[in-house]
Amino acid sequence: MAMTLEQISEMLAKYPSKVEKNRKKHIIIKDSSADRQEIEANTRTIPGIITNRGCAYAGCKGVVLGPLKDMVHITHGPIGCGYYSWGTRRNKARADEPGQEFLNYCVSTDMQESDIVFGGEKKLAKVIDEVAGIFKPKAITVSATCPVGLIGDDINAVARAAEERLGIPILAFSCEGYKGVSQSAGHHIANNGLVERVIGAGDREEAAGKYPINLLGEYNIGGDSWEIERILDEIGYTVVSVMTGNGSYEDLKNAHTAELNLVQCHRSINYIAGMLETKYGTPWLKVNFIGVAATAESLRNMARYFDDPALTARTEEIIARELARVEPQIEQYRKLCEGKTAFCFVGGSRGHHYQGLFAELGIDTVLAGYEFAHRDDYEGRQVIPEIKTDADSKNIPDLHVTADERRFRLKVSPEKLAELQRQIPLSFYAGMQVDMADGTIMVDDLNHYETEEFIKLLKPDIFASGIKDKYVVQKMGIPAKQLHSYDYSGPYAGFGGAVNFARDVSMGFVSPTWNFIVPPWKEEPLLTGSVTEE
Ligand code: CFM
Ligand code: HCA
Repeated sequence: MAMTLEQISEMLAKYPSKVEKNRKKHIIIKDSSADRQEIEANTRTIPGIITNRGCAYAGCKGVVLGPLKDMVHITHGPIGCGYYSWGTRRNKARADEPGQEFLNYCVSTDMQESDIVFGGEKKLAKVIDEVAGIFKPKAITVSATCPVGLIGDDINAVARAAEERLGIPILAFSCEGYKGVSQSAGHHIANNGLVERVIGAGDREEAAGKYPINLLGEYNIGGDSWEIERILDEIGYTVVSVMTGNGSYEDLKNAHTAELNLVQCHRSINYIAGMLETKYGTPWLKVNFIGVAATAESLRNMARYFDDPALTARTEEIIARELARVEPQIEQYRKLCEGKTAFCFVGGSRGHHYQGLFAELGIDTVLAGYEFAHRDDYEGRQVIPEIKTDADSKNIPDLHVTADERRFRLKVSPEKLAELQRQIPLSFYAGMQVDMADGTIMVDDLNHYETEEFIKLLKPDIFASGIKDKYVVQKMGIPAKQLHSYDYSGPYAGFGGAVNFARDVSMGFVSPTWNFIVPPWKEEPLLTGSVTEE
């Protein structure tokens, strides 16, 4: 059932008028005949609205730094932030060296009232000394929470002094939760720190094997990066580092030796991709390892970049083998899923990435959105390659690329240049808006009220989102699939992951549970009321 603008207007009319005006800009019905459809994103959530968003500290410490296993991550603040970010993001990792995996620990300065009044710097210095003494990590991070910024503790000075005292890198991140409008600000802060302090700090000049790549924006939720690496290893790539799933300080130090950066989650790590391009000239390629077709396409784009017939042949061989293995399995599950509809609302990239996988199961995504993505995640990125020969480049022409009004230059051989021109729109990617069907709905920063209203109107067969709305949605009689933690299942990425996803989603549909639940709109409401403006 398609939804009309009138229905959306009616839904928004329940808000006070200022809120109504604001929220209207965050919702669009896809219409490819329109000149340009702009969705507002990355703006402040209206106070009082129940949002799914997190804070800058969550984006920095929880998302980007959190999975780095051989560093101890200290939260400087009252205990709540450390405690509630302890193990909730599924930062799965295996130690590369015995005793050098600290992800199960929750280390916090546990600031008390007296620290807030008199300052917490001394306590932080003491905790750093204790951590270095007990765990003997390669490096330590310190992440600031809101009160630290409010009282003015200088975590950078404390970290610098500790670094001199202890002789290991101590990285301070001023990621106070209130910075920016969501966890997105925290991603940027973490990206800056890793480029400044870690990437390039290693002494390798060249990678240890052929076709060296980094996998950026892959966080190994449910073992995703292990499934992706299984294929990359088999094809013959050298994975220099994964940022940051199952990641390590050790690997990251030499990440500058990769020849190509793959970007899985663009939202959380585009800054590193961009900075490495500027600093080391390493190009980046947007990939998507969610779904069978997207995985095959990403592998083919990578092979095109390296432009080696042996690599291309090996890529095709592995793709053929994996397709023959997984397609019959997915076909079985497809029978249970075909014709159903989904809502797909996740943080900053999965709201788009999972739509292809749903489609492979015959499930149409009728509403999707991001918690905190920016406009470019919705709209995609246009790249216009243009060839120019630089007089001073000794007959090696450069490929000049213009993307989103930024220009950069890639050194390539003349043969490869001709190939590239035809094939790779390097760094090009389609955003959510490009891929969604006409009549489907996109909602930025979907909130609790709108979730309930959209469900009543569109009655999706499955709702894919996170822990905060999962149970509310299930109580409405609709299976809810967590696409952050995968409901503690997974992996869902790559070829093997697609089968796991198909199995789990099918289980959701066939569960008899839903027959025992009566959605609230089929019963009399317990409370009625209206919102009035003062
Ligand atoms: Fe990137 Fe992520 Fe996502 Fe994200 Fe996140 Fe996550 Fe996510 Mo939760 S980095 S934007 S900040 S893909 S933690 S692994 S699932 S909201 S869609
Ligand atoms: C975060 C982490 C989170 C939360 C998941 C959820 C994750 O935003 O700080 O709300 O279900 O993936 O763990 O996105």
